[in-house]
Amino acid sequence: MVGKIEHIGIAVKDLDAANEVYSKLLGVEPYKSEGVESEGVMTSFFQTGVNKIELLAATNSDSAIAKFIDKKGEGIHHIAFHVDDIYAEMDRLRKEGFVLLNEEPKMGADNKLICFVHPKGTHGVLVELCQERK
Ligand code: CMX
Repeated sequence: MVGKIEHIGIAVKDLDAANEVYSKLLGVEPYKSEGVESEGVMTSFFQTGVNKIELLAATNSDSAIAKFIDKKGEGIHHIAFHVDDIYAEMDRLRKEGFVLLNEEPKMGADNKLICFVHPKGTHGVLVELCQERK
């Protein structure tokens, strides 16, 4: 079973500028900034109560974030759901006919194992599964 929303990912052009805006908006500074080289992104994370927001900026033009912004502009990029057992959930979703964008879970930001589900099968929303790394 898929659990609570772990975070919402927002694609931005300029991470410093977006950090300033979101710090003002949420009334809190980012608690972490982290690059994920394999994804070509730099991220920052904000915690507001139980909610977590991830800002994502591209670090190269091949990055999924660069392509997304070129096509759609800045905005909500993905919704990530917490899962206890990412292997079991990937197996379940495959059997349900969803297209997984990763064969195996991969390392994501903020100490998570992650897997993406193609937005074409989820009514236009890129979904991420997220398991805390033990
Ligand atoms: N949400 C909704 N739709 C999206 C999307 C997103 N985030 N990204 C792309 N799409 C749509 C495009 O609009 C396009 O739709 P149309 O065919 O209707 O025009 C379609 O998906 C294909 O898009 P594309 O630009 O041709 O891009 P690709 O097919 O090369 O890649 C995707 C799309 C989702 C497979 C790719 O972005 C991907 O693998 N994403 C997962 C990895 C990722 O997003 N990494 C960055 C975040 C990492 C992190 O959180 O740490």
